[in-house]
Amino acid sequence: MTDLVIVLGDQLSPGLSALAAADRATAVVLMMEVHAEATYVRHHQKKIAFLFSAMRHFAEALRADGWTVDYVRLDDPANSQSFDGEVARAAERHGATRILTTEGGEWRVLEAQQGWAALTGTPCEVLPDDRFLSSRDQFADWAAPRKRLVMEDFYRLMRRQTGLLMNGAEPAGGAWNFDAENRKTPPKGLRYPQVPGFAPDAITAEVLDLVAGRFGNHFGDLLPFGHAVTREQALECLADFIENRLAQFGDYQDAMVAGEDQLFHSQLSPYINCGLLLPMEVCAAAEAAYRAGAVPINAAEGFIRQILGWREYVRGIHWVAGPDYTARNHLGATRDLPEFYWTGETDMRCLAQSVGATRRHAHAHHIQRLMVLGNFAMLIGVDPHQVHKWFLCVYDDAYEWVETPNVIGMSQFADGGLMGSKPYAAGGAYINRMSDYCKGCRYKVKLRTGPDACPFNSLYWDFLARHRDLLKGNQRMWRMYDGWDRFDADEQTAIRAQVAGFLETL
Ligand code: FAD
Ligand code: DLZ
Ligand code: SF4
Repeated sequence: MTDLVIVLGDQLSPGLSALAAADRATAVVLMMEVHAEATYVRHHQKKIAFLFSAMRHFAEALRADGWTVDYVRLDDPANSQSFDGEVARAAERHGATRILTTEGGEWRVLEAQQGWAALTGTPCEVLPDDRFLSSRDQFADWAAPRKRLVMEDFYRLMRRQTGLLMNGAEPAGGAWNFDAENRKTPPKGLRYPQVPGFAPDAITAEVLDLVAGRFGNHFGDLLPFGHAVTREQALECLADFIENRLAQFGDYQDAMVAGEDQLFHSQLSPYINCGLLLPMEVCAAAEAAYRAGAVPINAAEGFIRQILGWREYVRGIHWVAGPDYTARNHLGATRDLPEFYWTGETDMRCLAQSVGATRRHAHAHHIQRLMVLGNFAMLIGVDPHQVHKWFLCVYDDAYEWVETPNVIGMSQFADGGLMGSKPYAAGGAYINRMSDYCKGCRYKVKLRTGPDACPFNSLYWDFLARHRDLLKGNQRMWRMYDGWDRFDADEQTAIRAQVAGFLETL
């Protein structure tokens, strides 16, 4: 009897359910680098290098732990370059009598896994992914009777269920949510501690050569490369964040500063999402810092809410929304994504800065993704499927279970309000309030029309006017429509002409 245990690229956790169900003395673990996964969207070079190196290091760690690992490299001449092809080859090679696999993080992969028994003629068990703090069934039960799926409600349930930041039945600090204290403007001269970087070892160096050779024409900078690629390094990143950045995470969570790509964000999402770190240990570390008096409640709560609340919630949405979620297009948007999302070449400084960070690091922080990159795409009416593919491709933490709700739901309002009660649409004033981008921009953030006017301003009003029929019934939008209705007819005409002229330049 030989179990074939499949470990996918984002399943790099020693406690993975498929590993826990097998006997390391007799099982064979299959890990596979395949072209199909690197190119079904043309992932950022750094993302591919990070994942392949983390996979190779994880295979070594499993071997050191007594497992037999069959690791198929991308450049193995016999590699069929797809999950299906490699599972079929390995099942035969090892005479597998059972396949064990933990369910993939997205519909596409789960559907493939459900076909592996028929494909190989070998029984295949697809086990739940219990690294999440809420199960798919729990979320589905919570969602079923609800008209609107409010994150805050789910988050409180998760706080009670896990006991994180709870004093008995009461929330620590006397409130569930300290969001109002998370919008401070960073003073001039504030220091932003650097995130740890790791010099490539021999395994990573080999992967970097491979990626440069095979995927060198994909988006983004491969070098310099300093990602953590082992659990030990990822734990170092976690400890560094807790010690040096968490205390100020809360205050400046929504801020954007030119030339500063990380601020006080944790940068832990690529490590949590591929399994090097577990969400519970990350939350527990933040809570311990709060209990020890090292960080204030608005920091600990703000951070834990992102993981225990948002991360679990979007994962639940991915599964309840179904496999055709990425085809949704509530606002009927059809425009192509502008070329500068790839090149960063635009005079709009907020966009140039956000694309620049994305190119360099395969990472950008939340407000850049939501209020700059996502907001602009929605305002000009880019086809949400194209926006989805861009976000999936460019970020080191992007997998469909987390990317699609954030993009299709939260940022593009393409699901018509399953996730959010109104579109996250904003003009230049918001970006100016939350950042120092506008000061050095060629456009004037206070102007609505004319050659120097900030494009976000006219685009914002035009967006509202364009979608009046769909959005005017939304109570949370009434004040915005009041603002538009207060413009006289000439001003409204000028704004819409300004947008038409601007769109022609894209
Ligand atoms: P921090 O600000 O330090 O937050 C801590 C952790 O909370 C993150 O590491 C992450 O695990 C979690 N988190 C925070 N916000 C969210 C959220 N909205 N959804 C899920 N988890 C969250 N996150 C991804 O992990 N993958 C994606 O592909 C992704 N795509 C996004 C696309 C758009 C349009 C938007 C608006 C957000 C997206 N996010 C995505 C959420 C968020 O931007 C990133 O999780 C965050 O920027 C990661 O950086 P960080 O680790 O420094 O986060
Ligand atoms: C994202 C990615 C890439 C680029 N390459 C691989 C790979 O070669 N092998 C692998 O097992 N997984 C890879 N992944 C992650 C998968 O595309 C997929 O997103 C997850 O396995 C879904 O849970
Ligand atoms: Fe962006 Fe407008 Fe500010 Fe320029 S002025 S940085 S385009 S918001």
